[in-house]
Amino acid sequence: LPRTILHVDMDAFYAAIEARDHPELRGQPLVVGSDPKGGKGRGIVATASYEARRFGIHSAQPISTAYRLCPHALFVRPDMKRYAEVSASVIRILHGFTDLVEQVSIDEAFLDVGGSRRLFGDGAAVARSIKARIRGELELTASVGVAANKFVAKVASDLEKPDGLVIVPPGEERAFLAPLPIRRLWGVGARTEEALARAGIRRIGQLAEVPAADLERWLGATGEHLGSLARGLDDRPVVVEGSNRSIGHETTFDPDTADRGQIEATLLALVEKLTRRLRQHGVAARTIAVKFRRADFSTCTRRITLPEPADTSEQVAPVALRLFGALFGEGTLVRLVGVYGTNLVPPGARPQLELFAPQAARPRRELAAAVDAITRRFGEQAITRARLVGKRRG
Ligand code: TTP
Ligand code: MG
Repeated sequence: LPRTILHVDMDAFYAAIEARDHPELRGQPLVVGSDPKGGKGRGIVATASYEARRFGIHSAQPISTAYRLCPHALFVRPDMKRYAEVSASVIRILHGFTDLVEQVSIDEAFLDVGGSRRLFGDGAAVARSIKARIRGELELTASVGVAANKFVAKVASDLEKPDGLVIVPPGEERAFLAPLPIRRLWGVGARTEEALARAGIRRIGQLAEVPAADLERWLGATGEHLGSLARGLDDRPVVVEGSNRSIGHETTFDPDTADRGQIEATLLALVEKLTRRLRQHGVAARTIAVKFRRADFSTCTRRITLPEPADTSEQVAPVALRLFGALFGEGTLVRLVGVYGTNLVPPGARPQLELFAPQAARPRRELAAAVDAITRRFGEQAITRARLVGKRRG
């Protein structure tokens, strides 16, 4: 039986909340970002209203660029506490339809509503009810994609933003995706896009025609994965995160290694992934743990609770390296390292920190936001910290 998956994504989330709460901002090009100073500050655009997007303004752009594109835009500083509250209200509404809600960022979630049919109707009916409740109770709009899997639902929710509702009936995934440009596929970065374009492949449907073996030859394991997505196949379930969450990443070395430089470089890459996920979820970790498994499978974990919750690699990297240093002895053959953030603090707890953060901490947060945006656009490989680059060269 096919699943019924919804992807719900709020429209221009921060900007829409500001416009709702401040009527004088409605219908205007509106830019929400840190350090706006009327457009002259050095911050980064968090998001922009659809009116502002017409001028080419978008997330992760420098505020100064946004100002150049549209000097009469209105610029406001983000109110994270407010957005976190609204986010919680959205998630509460979603929980009214099913327990199977997987929040993937501050303004988006997947739902599996297969079991809600008798109470709430089919996927399309649930999607309409959700949109109506979000509009009625929160005075905001959401775009929803309905499909048999997560990937297709996510593409669908984005297709007719804002206030969109796109339903892909089971069995029509492949035909739905076929005319769309390759970059809509998860994990297609600029380089892959270029390589495929050289082979004359510009639409998802063209990629779906390429035999899996050829794709694997061209692009390795990624190729096979992209081929499945292009054919509209994705069997990942909706995963509900418990309240006592931890977020973490680990890498197994193959073969085992005793090279401290290699292990530390790997650890830093894991820290990068971890902190990006923390920021995507709008949470910060009070506790950082490093896991370490030797070639003989003996495993140990060290953890430390920080004076301030952390969500940037600048904060987490030195801690992770210190914890690792306490576990690693020269010559130890290592099989696996992992890094975890636990003791996660709800996003509402963060703005105070930001308010009182020393001036120097702000650019780092902006850097982190920019890195998030680039990675989302170009994939994991696009971002490599200076330290990692140094390691490779040295
Ligand atoms: P998105 O859902 O990516 O963007 P959006 O809701 O503003 O607009 P859309 O209608 O296209 O969905 O992100 C949700 C919020 O996350 C956004 O309102 C602000 C924040 N955000 C950042 O702070 N930095 C970023 O680089 C991005 C992409 C989002
Ligand atoms: Mg959104």
